[in-house]
Amino acid sequence: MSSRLIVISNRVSVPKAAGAAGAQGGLAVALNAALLEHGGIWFGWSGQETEEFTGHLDMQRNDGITTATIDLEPQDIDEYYNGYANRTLWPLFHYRIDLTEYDRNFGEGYERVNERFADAVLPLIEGEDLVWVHDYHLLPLGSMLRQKGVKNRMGLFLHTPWPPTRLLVSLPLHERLVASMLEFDVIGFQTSEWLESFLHYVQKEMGLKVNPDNSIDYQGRRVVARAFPIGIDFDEFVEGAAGPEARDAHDRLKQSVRGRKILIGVDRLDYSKGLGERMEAFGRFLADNPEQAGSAVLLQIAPPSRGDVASYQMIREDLERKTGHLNGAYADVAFVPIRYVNRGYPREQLAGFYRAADIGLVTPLRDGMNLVAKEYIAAQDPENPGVLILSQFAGAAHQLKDALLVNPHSIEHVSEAIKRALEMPLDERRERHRKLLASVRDHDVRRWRQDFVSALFGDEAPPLLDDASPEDSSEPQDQTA
Ligand code: ADQ
Repeated sequence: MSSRLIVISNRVSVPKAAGAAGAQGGLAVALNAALLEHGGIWFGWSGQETEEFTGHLDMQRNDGITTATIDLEPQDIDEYYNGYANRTLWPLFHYRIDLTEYDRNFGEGYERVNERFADAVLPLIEGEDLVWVHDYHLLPLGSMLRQKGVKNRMGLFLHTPWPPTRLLVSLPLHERLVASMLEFDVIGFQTSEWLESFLHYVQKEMGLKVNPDNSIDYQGRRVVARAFPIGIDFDEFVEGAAGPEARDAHDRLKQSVRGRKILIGVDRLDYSKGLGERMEAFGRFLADNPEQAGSAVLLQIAPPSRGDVASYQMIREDLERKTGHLNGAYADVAFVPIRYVNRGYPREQLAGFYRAADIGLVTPLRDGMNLVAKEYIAAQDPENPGVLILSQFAGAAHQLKDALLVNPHSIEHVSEAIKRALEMPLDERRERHRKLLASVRDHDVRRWRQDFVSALFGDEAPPLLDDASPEDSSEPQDQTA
């Protein structure tokens, strides 16, 4: 395998920033490892604004990784990043057409910035390089590179869900967007559910034939579409969870609750994460179980994200109101039921918080995968593990079937799951955790990137890692009954 990798994503995580809190997520670690193994370049937006776009490439080499970044001008950031990516595609891909904004300027800005990405990265791509593009920001990039003469093998991995055809057709120019994606050789999704939605679209809306191996023949080329469920850097996370920083965070949190049970939520402040519904479910639990109301604390860690977008400002206000309301109703002089924290923490401290928590509450309304669920499992003490309550609408539910799977829209259902988790006998907790841990360990981020890169090389398909949709299996009530 002598080909280099050209990784392209909206933002680039430069290794030298790794020491900063939360700066080096599992994805950055995985992609850096892939680049170290194959050699190559990670290209994307620097995150910086420039008055006028120049296309100047800032090349840096740190810890053996070469990064190349460009700055964008304010109109690009408004229309491409805050606009089409985060006000059109993100809500649509998370089934929120009520929040989806269709503005022609956003679409034009999106195409313009993708074109700018293509022009800037073009001179970096050499003969045998493999090109790996990430996420919804850059769906048309493969097609633009093809138009500029790139013949290399190119792959796209989508970190979000792929919406049902009935929702996607509400997007103006949807055919053009999907047709542009078919210029990639490999298109990867988190789960078989999103893959099936995509294949449904290309069959029903584009009249294309899907082969039994899920490949699509398009304009004389074969496009491979497949599920590659992303995982965490298991070894690194487990090691961090056993270290002194994690132990210290664990002990501080435990001491502060004085013997009460701890429920933890860790999410970017995003409407897709179901935070408002989660607060309401916890409120219902407190109301329905007055005898337990003083003995459980919800720690919700939610660093703000995308603060320039109005729907994110609204969710923030909504959560502050709900937290204030519940704390007002249930707090005592020496006790507050919800601790709501808007900041990031170093990964080792997060691991300590997870380990201290009796319940991991991961209840997104829709999520491509959700790595917090996997981190929570990896951080537990196998002898005395906590219980994962997981939304059936997270991609992670395809793999983590031994969690308590819930419908996050039903506050009664989530409230009952909280009660059940708090009362779950040790044997059952251990047994569930044992199976969950094996799944998180076996499908880690290394396996994800090796599978994707193999597919990019044109190797045979590995066995599918997840089963059919969890929504197709037993009713959620059966799972917490
Ligand atoms: P996200 O929507 O950001 O990712 P998620 O998969 O849960 O969601 O990853 C969040 C990461 O940020 C986790 O590693 C978590 O530990 C970290 N994080 C969250 N809050 C933090 C805090 N306060 N301090 C420090 N770290 C914090 C998108 C998709 C997901 C998909 C991932 C990867 O939306 O569905 O799983 O990409 O593909």
